[in-house]
Amino acid sequence: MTSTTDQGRVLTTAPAFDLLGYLKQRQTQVESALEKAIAVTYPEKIYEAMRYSLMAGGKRLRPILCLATCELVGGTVDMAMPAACALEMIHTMSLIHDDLPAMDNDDYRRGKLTNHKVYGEDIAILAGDGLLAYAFEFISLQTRQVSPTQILQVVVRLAKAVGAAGLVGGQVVDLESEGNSDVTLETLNFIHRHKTGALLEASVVCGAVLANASEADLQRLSRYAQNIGLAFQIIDDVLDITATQEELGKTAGKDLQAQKATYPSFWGIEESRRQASQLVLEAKAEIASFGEKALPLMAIADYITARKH
Ligand code: GRG
Repeated sequence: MTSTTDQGRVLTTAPAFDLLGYLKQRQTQVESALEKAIAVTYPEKIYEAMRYSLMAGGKRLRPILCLATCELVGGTVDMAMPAACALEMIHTMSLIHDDLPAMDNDDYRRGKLTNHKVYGEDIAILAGDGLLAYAFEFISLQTRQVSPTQILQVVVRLAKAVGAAGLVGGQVVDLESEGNSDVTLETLNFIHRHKTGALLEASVVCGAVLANASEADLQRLSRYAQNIGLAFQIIDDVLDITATQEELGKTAGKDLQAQKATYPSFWGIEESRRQASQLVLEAKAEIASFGEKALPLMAIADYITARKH
């Protein structure tokens, strides 16, 4: 926050914010809502497979961002919780499909065996499909105290973030780029703006849409999200090199092994960290005008570059 001294100097003094406490409390709220969201019924196997990956932990960053922006623009946690859960369902389905042998072929995720390793490829594909469809049903049926127009807007934004204009498109270019040593920085940015950035942006913007934010606020939040989305992926690439499997909860060093183009392969580790920090600074500048209310989003932006997994 800023204040002016009697000599006219502007001081920037960020009030203390207990980010770890905030994240813990929000994670607990989200876990509890997710726990209640999907009941196991006949045919049990598919519901168990959906729950296996959904309840396997994870930082719950997307739901937390959604809740935080909804509160920032005057809404409540209750208004945004169904959308927050849906975001985590969609994110989890993308992880299940990403781990399949036809995609990244991974054995571990969130510190546990991947879905297809436990349930088989057929059920893992269907568990992803089940989570994706249920996410949209869940938002549409469970959102309260929000007008149908806002709910519809959220559904449209989420569908766009997930489809060929978002995650799916990013994944396609990622698959096409594998083993290609001529991938440009522009292509790498395209992949990650779609594969990672689109859902993070939808998480931030949908929270605000639910609280009926102004167009100007949506634009500001959208730019904040685009910046943290890219910073998040740059750090993800760095962690793939510097962190252990225990820290990551998934196989480390996969990018090098697959000879993938990554931000460190363009810039090296130090420059990648610097670029991520710069994006975080720009993200924070976008929301500075919200004042103290933006402290959670400011702290989350810092956490993106400081995180260890
Ligand atoms: C969405 C229809 C549809 C299909 C999926 C497979 C695929 C298309 C897209 C891949 C999307 C993907 C896996 C992107 C990577 C995003 C990313 C950086 C994931 C890691 O997120 P964290 O660190 O994970 O937030 P946790 O486990 O903490 O939630």
